[in-house]
Amino acid sequence: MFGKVLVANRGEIAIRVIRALDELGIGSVAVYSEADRDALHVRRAGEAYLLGPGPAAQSYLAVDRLLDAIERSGAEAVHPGYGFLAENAAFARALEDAGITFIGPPAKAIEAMGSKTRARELMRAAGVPIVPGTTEPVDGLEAAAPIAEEIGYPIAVKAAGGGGGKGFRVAQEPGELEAALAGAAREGEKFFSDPTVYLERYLPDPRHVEVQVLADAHGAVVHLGERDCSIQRRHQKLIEEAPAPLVDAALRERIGEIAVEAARAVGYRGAGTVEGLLAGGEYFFLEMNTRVQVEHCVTEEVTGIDIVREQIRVAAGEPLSFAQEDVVLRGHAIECRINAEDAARKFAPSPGRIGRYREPSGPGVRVDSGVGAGTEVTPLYDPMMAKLIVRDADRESATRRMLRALAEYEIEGIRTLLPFHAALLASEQWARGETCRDLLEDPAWLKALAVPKPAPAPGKDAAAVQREYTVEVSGRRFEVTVHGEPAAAAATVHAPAPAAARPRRRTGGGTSASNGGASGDTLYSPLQGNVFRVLVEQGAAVEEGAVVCIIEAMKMENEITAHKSGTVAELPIREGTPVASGDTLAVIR
Ligand code: MV4
Repeated sequence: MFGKVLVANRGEIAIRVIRALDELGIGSVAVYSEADRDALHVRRAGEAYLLGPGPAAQSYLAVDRLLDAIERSGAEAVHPGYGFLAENAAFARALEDAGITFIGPPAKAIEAMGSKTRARELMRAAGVPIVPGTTEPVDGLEAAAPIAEEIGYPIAVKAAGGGGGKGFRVAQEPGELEAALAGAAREGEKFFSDPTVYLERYLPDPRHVEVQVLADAHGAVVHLGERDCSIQRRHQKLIEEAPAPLVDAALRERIGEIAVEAARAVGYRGAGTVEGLLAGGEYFFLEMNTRVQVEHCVTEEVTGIDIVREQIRVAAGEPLSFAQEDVVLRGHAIECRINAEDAARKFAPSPGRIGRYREPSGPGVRVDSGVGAGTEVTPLYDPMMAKLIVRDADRESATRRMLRALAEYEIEGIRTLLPFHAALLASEQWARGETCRDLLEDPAWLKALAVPKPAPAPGKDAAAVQREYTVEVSGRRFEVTVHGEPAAAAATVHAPAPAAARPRRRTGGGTSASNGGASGDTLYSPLQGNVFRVLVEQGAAVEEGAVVCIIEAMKMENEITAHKSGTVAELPIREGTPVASGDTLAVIR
């Protein structure tokens, strides 16, 4: 088994992988961009290396910088998560050349599935059912028109380099074919530097049903049943569930075998997903995702199998820890993607700083999150902050459990999809097991999800906001709204994220009243007063627990101690000057 693994990703999936590494007794290495200096995945790992500036091209996608971090850390393997470099065959090869294990399939399998036309041809040859259409690229309207007639309208035009719906156009009738071809080619060129397109019969209102597979280096290929991911908007999945509402045991076995066949056809190893469409009781191969997916958790919940752990074990050459006949589905799981988006405004991104943050818990609830109180959700990366997953005996009870968990979830400071999920899961359409396209396209229904502007996270213009408090008057509880200057509550607002989120490095003691609140590198003032003494210098090294400054308030001297060891990067305080509660005292890196 590996001694140390580098996680080439950020957010919830980086933390998910680090958890698996912890359980396997493997050291974890995080990488981060300048925008992610305070991110949870960085604090959660055993060690961490800065890659570069915020934009992914200069950090999470910069192969040379990643190779540098791998060398410096001595990691023997790399887990790519999803997105970024997860399906980049050149990256897998570069690692191979450097003698580093890529925790994923062989580069050849990534390449084979990366070209959708090649994948379709391979699958057809292996006897896997594909959506009727071409397995060769089509070039131009002249060539495409007669083929389209043969397949029959409506026609789906798809980019060969595409996947996940990028470069996907529909021609309802011959008059629309030219524009569909041009649109799909343009998008293919833009996203994949490949304008090649192919044609499929357009299936009306299909279900997106995908099968999880796992393969080891000893010839075992198994499937873990299916997931239904039909609730999508602009090809972004929003809600996923397992098992699929329309799949019975017989169909499950059939599509499971199709998926295993598809994986075998490309010499697959590791975790992968065979995506397909279910229409009129028939199942068609769509594409294979050669990575762990966002929605792998619903399968973990109904099978009890840790997919990421198996992925790591298999990459280290170990056999799968179970056989096909050991895979038993129990109950029903649902996942809601908690995005920083505003459903009422066409799902516009809603970046900003998270204020209050409280995750749901209790029976059957799992939260895979990459954020906490004080996290800055940047527009640089994917808006998905967390995933809320629930499990219960059946779909109906799992739905009720999800509604309960959504109601418990508190995220202040930014808009999120929480109200969207609550409304959708309460709808009749969801209860009937429909794909909910009508709701997702209904401006009036979406508009009704509008929530009042969230209170900005405290720190900057806290005085301008309204705040809600719970008070007791003669033993009776009241919820009250206070307008204007908040009392000295900022210290609790800046309290560190739950200690459980980062077992390795302790932040901001909390053991004595003399400690400041802290979030990441920043030490905040827990109280209003005057700076009486400053005991450190900018640029100097400090130990965790060392006195940074003394603040005099109400004739008392309060020693403020460093929440972590490091170098004093910023020290915006001077002796004899006042500070407010929540002001930055120091930044320690
Ligand atoms: C299709 C289709 C109909 N016919 N292909 C491909 C990527 C995925 N995000 C959705 N894709 C579709 N491919 C053919 N030949 C319809 C969709 C589709 C869809 C499928 C299932 C559930 C929801 C969907 C929403 C939009 C498009």
